[in-house]
Amino acid sequence: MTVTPTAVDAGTVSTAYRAALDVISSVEPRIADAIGAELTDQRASLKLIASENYASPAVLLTMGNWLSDKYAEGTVGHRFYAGCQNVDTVEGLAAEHARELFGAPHAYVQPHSGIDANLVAFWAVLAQRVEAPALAVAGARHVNDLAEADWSTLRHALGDQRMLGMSLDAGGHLTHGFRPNISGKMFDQSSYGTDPETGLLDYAAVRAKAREFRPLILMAGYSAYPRRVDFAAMREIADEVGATLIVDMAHFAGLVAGKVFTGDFDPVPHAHVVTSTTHKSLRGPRGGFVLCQPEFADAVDRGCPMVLGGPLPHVMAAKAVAFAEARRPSFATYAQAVLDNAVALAEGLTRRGVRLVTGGTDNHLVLLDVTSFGLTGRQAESALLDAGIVTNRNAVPADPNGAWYTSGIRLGTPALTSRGFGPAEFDRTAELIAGVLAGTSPGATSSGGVSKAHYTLADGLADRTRSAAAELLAAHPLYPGLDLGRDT
Ligand code: DSN
Repeated sequence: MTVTPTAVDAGTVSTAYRAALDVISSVEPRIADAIGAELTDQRASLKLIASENYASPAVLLTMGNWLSDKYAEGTVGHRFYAGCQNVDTVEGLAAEHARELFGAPHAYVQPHSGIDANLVAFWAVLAQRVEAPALAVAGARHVNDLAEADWSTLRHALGDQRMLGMSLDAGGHLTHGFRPNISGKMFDQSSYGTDPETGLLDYAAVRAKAREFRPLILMAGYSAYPRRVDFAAMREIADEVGATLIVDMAHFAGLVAGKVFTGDFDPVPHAHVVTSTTHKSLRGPRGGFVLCQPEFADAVDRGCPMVLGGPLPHVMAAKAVAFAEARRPSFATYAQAVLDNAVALAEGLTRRGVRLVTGGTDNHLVLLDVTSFGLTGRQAESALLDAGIVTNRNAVPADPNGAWYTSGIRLGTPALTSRGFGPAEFDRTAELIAGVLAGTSPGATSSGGVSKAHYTLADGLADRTRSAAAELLAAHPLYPGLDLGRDT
């Protein structure tokens, strides 16, 4: 399996990209060079960043055209600009594919990113649950119709709501109420963590916290928690305390689309609102979207211009193409392989003495605790990069090294699975990673103390690992047959 789910041959795709680069080069050759160099770099690295992937040529090519030139604030058939008939077609198709793919009553495909999707969701819940009742009590149809005193009361009420989300060091996301993020400033926030012994979500503890805190919004979803979440249980908790359940499925949307997460583990039937990005395990263009139950649809559709700038029609078009790809049976095979490969990677690391947070995985990511090697996440990340393995450092629960140096490394399988890696290749990858960690020693600070950033790799280890990685990558080329016809 490769990332090129297109009936068009690689020669035609090469011709398209060569022509595009020639046109770009005629204006700013350094940009054409950087685009070429990025392909070379991506082809040459063992990419294990859990939030990255490789989109298909069809998705990528859909973004480079004149749809980009159109303003289209509003929604399908209800625009603040004239001449939006083609954007209506694009947005309508993207939303239809999203609804069908996820079995959702409503889809909004305008958000430019995951943060934007979450802001749209937050606004929709505030609009539906705080603003609309206040308007009804005042007998007003619109905020402009409110008397000054009622408007002032409503503004304070909007700013006085509570959100409960998973803490950042337990694997939650910064947009789920983390104080430095706008979400932590919009809401009075509290968080739930994971069990200190097992690292697993403790639903009884979440329930107790929710009963005590009584949030308007209960957030579920994660960016560094290596396990499935029981969304039926989260909905029960939300209902018990009168909260609206928002699930941010940005990381695992591909596993939902590919029907790997079903029943209690599929957020769509259980959450009031689901937010996501399109570019992670879902393998689409860089962007976001929102799915919701009918009662939130009108408020979600007011995302632009309430929260978002003008939609990006070229990206919505690419989302439609990506959703269409994800509706094919081959995507379900891919999604299952993402999970199987993560399990193989986790088992390969465990067998070689690497400690994993929660002891394993049942999604697309694995979280390593590298403290047993005497390393910080930052040292491990840098040493792995020297050896041609691209990862990112990540905090582990109650991380003694904080959010900058960290004690963890987060790995994900979506990208290399798109290149055709299977369990054997991921086991070999585990061997390479364990070898680099075991062969890296912490360095010293200029005053002779133990550094959290400096490190030393054993002689020749980086080169040996790079060659071994190159062998794996050569057997599974990225965009096979795509030839830009230029040196990069
Ligand atoms: N930056 C993304 C990630 O790496 O998980 C989430 O926003």
